Amino acid sequence: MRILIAGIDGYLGWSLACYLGEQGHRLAGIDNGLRRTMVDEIGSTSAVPIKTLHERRLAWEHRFGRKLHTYTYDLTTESSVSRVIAFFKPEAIVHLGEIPSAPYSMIPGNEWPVQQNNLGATWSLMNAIRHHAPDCHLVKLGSMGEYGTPDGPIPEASSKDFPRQPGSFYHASKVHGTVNLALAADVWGLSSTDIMQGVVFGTTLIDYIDDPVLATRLDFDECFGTAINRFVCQAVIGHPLTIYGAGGQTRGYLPLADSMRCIELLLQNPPYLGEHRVVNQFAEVHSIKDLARTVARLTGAEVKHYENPRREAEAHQYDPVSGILAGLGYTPSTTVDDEVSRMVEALTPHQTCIAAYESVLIPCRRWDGTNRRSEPLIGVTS
Ligand code: USQ
Repeated sequence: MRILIAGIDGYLGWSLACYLGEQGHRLAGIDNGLRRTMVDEIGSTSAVPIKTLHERRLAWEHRFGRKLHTYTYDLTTESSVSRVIAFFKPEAIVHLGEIPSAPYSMIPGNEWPVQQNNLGATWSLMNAIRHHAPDCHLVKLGSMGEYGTPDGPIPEASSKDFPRQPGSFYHASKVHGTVNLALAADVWGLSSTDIMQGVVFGTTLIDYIDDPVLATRLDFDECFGTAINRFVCQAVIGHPLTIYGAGGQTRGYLPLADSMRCIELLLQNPPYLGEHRVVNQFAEVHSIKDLARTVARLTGAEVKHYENPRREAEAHQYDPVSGILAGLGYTPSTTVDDEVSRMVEALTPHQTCIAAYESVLIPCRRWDGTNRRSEPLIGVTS
């Protein structure tokens, strides 16, 4: 299949390029390096060293023996995106090219630029498909966080059929994307799969891709690092695991390799023309407290509760339904326990790098707009 990856240089984008490369697909990618710029801007780095997109492309072509077209374009520039789509003529586009961070979107001044970037990128892709590749399947990464934490089951449903309750301007941008995809399906006949993905974790992609030039990034700072990835980076340098607040916050989690497998299944089984298909994508549901206990049990790390910088429920029901991927044959390939053990092994060689950026492990960016390090909560234990 001819597949365009929007956001090919990110944690998921580069993983997907390698995964689909291994499956024999013809690929192209667009990325303006924004993820690298933003992580630099907040004073952090990837725990796993990564190469430039140019070096990655050369290594990819060497390994898979065919061309990888990459374009350093801003996805919000519709004329550039249209040119790529008109030239490459993708059968499917996987859109991973949005700013992925709730905390980053709540930093004063970032609220609108995050929405502008995320809405603009999706808009360019939708409109370019409409004019240059109307049969192309758009697979867009949404977020389980679009639903918020409602009482009762969370179905695989569009915004028309189930309310959205985003808890950050980032999550709100994903909701707006969902609304636009649903409308484009109705009025333009656009075919899309809107993935409500949980929190992805892990370093393992495909065991036999061991070339360090092909490694994907792994962030551990408060904005771009996500729960399990941060905990393992903390554990390998002997830093306490940072539970925000009471720790009852519950989410769906998905190993990196399974995220790739799920996207592959969705590509192989497209929706009908004009369908906006909403898919809940996660493997296991856990509270943050339980995850910290798991990482602590496997590594001997200390667990600490800190003031929660976010405004979010710390004890709530969470009952997401996931039937579409199971129906397509997805079963989790690993468990949190096994993947955490593999991550400890993969990240231990990068202890020095993580320790050099230790200051980014305690959160400072607060939902109320202030910038102050969270203090440990005295007397709260897991
Ligand atoms: N948390 C901690 N300690 C930490 C980091 C996070 O207690 O050191 C808590 C947070 O307060 C939150 C939960 O863990 O309750 C998850 O936080 P996260 O930073 O791992 O994930 P989140 O901000 O929800 O966003 C991430 C990705 C986003 C994706 C989303 C899926 O950054 O791109 O859309 O996961 S979901 O969480 O289902 O909305």
